[in-house]
Amino acid sequence: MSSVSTDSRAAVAAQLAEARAATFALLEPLSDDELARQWSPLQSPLVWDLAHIGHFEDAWIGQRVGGLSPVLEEGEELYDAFRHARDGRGGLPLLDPAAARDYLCRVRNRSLAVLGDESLGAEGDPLLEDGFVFGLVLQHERQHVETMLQTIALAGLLHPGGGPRPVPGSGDVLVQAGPVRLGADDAWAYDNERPLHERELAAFRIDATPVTNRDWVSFVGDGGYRRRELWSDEGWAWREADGAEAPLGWGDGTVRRFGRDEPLDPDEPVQHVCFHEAEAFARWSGARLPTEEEWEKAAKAGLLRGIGEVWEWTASPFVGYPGFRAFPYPEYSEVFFGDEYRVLRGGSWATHPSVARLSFRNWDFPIRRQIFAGLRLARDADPIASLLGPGDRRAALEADVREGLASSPKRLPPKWHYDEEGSRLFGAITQLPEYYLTRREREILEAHAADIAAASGADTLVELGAGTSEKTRLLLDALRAAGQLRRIVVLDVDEVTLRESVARLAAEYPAAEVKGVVGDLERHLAELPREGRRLVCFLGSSIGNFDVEHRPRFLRALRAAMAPGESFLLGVDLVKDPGRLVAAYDDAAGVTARFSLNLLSVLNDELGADFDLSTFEHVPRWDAGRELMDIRLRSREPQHVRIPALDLEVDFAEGEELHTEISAKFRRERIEAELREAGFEPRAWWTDEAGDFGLSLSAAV
Ligand code: AVJ
Repeated sequence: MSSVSTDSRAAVAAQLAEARAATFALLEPLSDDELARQWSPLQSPLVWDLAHIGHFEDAWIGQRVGGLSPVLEEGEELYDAFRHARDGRGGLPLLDPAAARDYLCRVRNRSLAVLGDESLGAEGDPLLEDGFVFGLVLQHERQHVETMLQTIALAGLLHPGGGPRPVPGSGDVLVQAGPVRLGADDAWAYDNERPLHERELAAFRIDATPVTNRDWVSFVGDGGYRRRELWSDEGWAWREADGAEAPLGWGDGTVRRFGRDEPLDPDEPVQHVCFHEAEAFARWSGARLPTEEEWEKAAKAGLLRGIGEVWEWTASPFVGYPGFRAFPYPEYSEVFFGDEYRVLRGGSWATHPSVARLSFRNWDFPIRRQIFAGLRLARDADPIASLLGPGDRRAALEADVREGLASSPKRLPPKWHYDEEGSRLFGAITQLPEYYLTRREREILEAHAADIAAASGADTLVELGAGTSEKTRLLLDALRAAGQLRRIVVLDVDEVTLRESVARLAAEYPAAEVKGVVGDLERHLAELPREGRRLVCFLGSSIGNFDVEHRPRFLRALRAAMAPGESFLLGVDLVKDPGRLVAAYDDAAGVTARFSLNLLSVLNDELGADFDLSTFEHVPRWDAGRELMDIRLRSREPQHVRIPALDLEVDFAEGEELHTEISAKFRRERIEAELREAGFEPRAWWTDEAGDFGLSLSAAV
């Protein structure tokens, strides 16, 4: 042990003695019978843990380092953790409590001799570097003290025990995007904490304090344990099998603690919840569990209060860090790597400080509740992801205007109608007596939203275009009523509209995760979030705005962005009496005309153009050959328009028409053929009573 000084030898000896005193003190109040019983299939008999502590110490110090033979012949067979599952340990011929204590003392005497042997470790055994093996044995014993406390609590044995201290307070903190140094290189850190490495994390929010009993009471009161939509499939299966209605040990306003029912302290962190419960609670709160990386970053930055009261479930499966090397043996961590376990962080009131370091990674099955575990909530810093850079919109507008006004006939794409005023005017259009589309589509959704929810089997609704959220609500309600709704994704070009829409949806559907994507329907479909089983909705006959070449391109791009089996709900306005069609785009109140002319205001506002709106008129025509409404702005007089931002001047002849929008009208056969062509399989078709509007549900195949 060349690398360990005499001083540190004395310090290690003192720590070993202290740990042992804690172990014996823990078990002291219990009778031999209580120590020997197998109280639960989840936990070993206490007397097994006790002797196992000795066995582990003997195996690593006496045998491995000291080169001695085992103190107990059958030690390996009885007390190696991998020989027998916990539920089978009660049936083994275990040492009785007195013999176990004696075993521990004999092992300890040999360990102290090894510790004092100056000749050991000269050849640079990594186990001995900085006394690692003693750190291993010490932490192991401290961890078993906590395991034994779990057993004592689960058994309901009378015991001084303890519990988490209250951590009142609320609120969350913003952790900015950027790097975090994860893990540790302390001499006694475990292999799973190594190597110390850096990771980039996106910005996130995390609660300053753990979830309390008060919070959990609201969750229970709000039917948290009965609402299927809050639970993952695996979580719900656990809940159904277990029948859980509250955390382990909860009574009516009480909590059972070491054999006594105590009043529930609302400010205490909740404990004895499993990962599945933690996850359902987070979803109910409109939040999520932090990843272990997020937890560690916030903890190391000193932003978290109440660390060390309860273990905190994280969203992370237990896997090795990049560059992981098993040390001193794969059985410590590596054999547990995989997605069967979830990582817990922080340590509980029962965890010794030598174990509760900020890099320490505990792990357990997601169904475990006997551990002293609770949770803390995290959220995405911003539910809005922007795929359009700050300059992108402007660049696209400039390109479209330059190209459109240079072509003959002059044209502008309809998407530029929708600035704030344009969106407001379109909202007004949907209320007009002549504009039947919105009402008819709503009529269909009112009748069939439940069918759509069932047929799609979706847990995620993706809405293309935030403007239609109002009708989407019918679908969201149906998904929620069916217990399916987990996620809502809204895509829109306009960030302001999108933020409002996302905020409203998040408030109305607190159990769902709501995300917004600022993006362009023609460019960004492939970048839509892919989680869940999605129902993509494109309502309002917005598809009518695409011209004949763009429509198939859009449908194919959408199909490519979807997984087989996901659903696509498309609303289309149907071919009908031209008189009614023209009226819908040429209303008596002149709202549609103002909507059309607003396109010129957009150019005036954003590009400094000098269009005089009074010199243009709104001209909607029914094109019977192409079956579409063809909407134009006609210049009443010859004129010259300047667009300074583009350094562009444009002439309009008297009567010259600027093409601003088409609104295609559909027939069932044609749109279904187009869907098939793009790789969708039409599954259902509904119309309103009058047959004005159609809704097509298809599956990506
Ligand atoms: C939003 C494209 C569905 O075509 O009916 C309404 C736009 N333009 N009145 C439509 C619109 C003029 C609307 N869409």
